[in-house]
Amino acid sequence: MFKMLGFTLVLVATLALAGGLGACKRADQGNMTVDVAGEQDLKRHPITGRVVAVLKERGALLVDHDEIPGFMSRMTMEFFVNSGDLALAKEGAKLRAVLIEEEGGRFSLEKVWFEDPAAQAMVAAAAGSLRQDTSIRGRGAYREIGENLPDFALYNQDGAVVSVAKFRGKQIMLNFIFSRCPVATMCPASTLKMMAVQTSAKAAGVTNLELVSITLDPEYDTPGILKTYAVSRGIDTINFSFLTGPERAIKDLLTQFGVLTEATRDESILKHTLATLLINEQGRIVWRADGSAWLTDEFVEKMKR
Ligand SMILES: [Cu+2]
Repeated sequence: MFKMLGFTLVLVATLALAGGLGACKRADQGNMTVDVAGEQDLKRHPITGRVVAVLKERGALLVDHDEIPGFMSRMTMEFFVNSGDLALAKEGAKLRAVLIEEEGGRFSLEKVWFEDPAAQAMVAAAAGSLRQDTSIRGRGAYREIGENLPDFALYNQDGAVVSVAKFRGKQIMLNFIFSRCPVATMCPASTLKMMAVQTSAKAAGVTNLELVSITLDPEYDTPGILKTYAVSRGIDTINFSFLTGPERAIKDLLTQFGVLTEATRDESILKHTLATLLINEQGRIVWRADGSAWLTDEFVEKMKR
């Protein structure tokens, strides 16, 4: 387990604040920029409500929202959302989110979670078992090559619950990323390499591969954000899932997979290490690459066997 100590924490904060952030803004994310200075100008309120209509062409949801104490009484109004949330929204769905009052009186929602009690119960139960498992394992929580991957259940980019059982009989290539990662050589590069593996594994005749990227930043990376992330990169999600879920569950997975994270002072940027794992059909960890220097073939060769 002390292998972890050899990792290098990449200090991204300075870099990011020096102007790297601009690179990760995209047109369709106008209302969820990671520009720290700008965020302070916005007014934010937690909000709950129900989707009355999905206004695709306006990029907005019509929401019957509950009272926001000290700010707004209950009413039905329009909110701008990002393209992923728009794609996942269904008429009648309950949601919780953060309302943002932007300058110019434009209202938008971020951190949107569409509520589904049955799904939430499943994810919460899995998070509870994972918590217990992590604390029982204690200092031995880190899973070495040769050990099985832990059980978990998280939400994918479509808001559906994905549990480890779904991958039984599949080879899994797994890593951790976050959508706002401002360092080109870290998460954005990892995602490109995962995409390259997806392509070359297919070309090599590997038919039972599932690629899985779990967010390091579940507070921000909702299913809708991950949907936006996948779609904007043209990722084929047929066997490539982006997962998010309860913060506690993610933390336990990071512990078990030996990935270190640290939030910077403004809490919006994470410093983190990188780990990419290959898990076989029996759920056993068979290969692991730390850092970003691994090669596509290194993994594909192991998948072919
Ligand atoms: Cu990153």
